[in-house]
Amino acid sequence: MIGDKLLHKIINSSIHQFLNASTMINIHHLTNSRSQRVIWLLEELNLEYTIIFHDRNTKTRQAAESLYQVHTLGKAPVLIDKTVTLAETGAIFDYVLETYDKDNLVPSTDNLARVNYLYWKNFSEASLMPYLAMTKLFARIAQGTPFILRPIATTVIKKINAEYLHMNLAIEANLIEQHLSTHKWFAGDQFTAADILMGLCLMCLLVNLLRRPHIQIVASLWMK
Ligand SMILES: N[C@@H](CCC(=O)N[C@@H](CS)C(=O)NCC(=O)O)C(=O)O
Repeated sequence: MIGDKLLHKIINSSIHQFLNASTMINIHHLTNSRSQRVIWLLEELNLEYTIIFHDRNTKTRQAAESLYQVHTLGKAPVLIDKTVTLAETGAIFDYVLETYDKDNLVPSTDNLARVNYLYWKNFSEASLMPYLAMTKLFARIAQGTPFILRPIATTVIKKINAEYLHMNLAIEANLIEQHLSTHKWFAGDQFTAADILMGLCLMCLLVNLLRRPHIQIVASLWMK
C-alpha cells in the first residue's frame, strides 16, 4: 500500500513537473547580472515562472558551462516559454510585454509618453550598459593583474576611465538627471517597463560614484 501511495505521488509530481515545464515560463538567471530585470518584469506582471540559477566562475567571473547548454552565447538572461527560447534582455522584454501585458507597463501608441518609453528602454542596453560593463571589466582586469605589474595596469585603466568610460558615463548621467528632474518616471507620469530596465543601470551609476540627486532618488526605489 505504502509503495502504491509513493508511486502515485511520484507519478503526480512528474505530471506536475511536466505541466510546469510546458506551461510555465523558465528564466535562466546568472548571479549578480542584468537578468534580475526580467525577474522584476515577470513579478510586475504577476506571471508564474521558475528561475534557473547559473553561477559565475569564481576566477574569471564568466558564466558557468551550464548557461552554454541553454544558449550558444552563454549569456543571461534566457527566457523559455513553451516553444520559445529567447535571449537578449530587450527582446525578452518585448516578447513578454507583447504576449502578457495588455496595457499596463507600456504606454499606448497614441500616448506621447511612448516616445520617452522607447528612448529610455533602448538607451539602457544600447548606450549605458556597454560603458558600465566595460568599467566593471577593467576593474576586474586591474585586480587580476599580478601584483608586480598592477601599478602599470592601474595607471592605464585610470587613464581609459578618465578619458573615455567615466567621461561618457558622466555625460549620460547628466542627461538622465536632467530628464528625471522634470519627469516622475522615465516615460512620464506612469511607471513603465523602461523604469525596470533603467533601474539597475542607475544603481550601477551610483556604484561608479556618479551621484546625482534625482538618480539617487529613483535608484533608491530599486534598492528597496
Ligand atoms: N545584450 C545582452 C547581454 C547579455 C550579457 O552580456 N549578460 C551577461 C550578464 S550581465 C552575461 O551573461 N555574462 C556572462 C559571461 O559573459 O560569461 C542582454 O542584454 O541580454
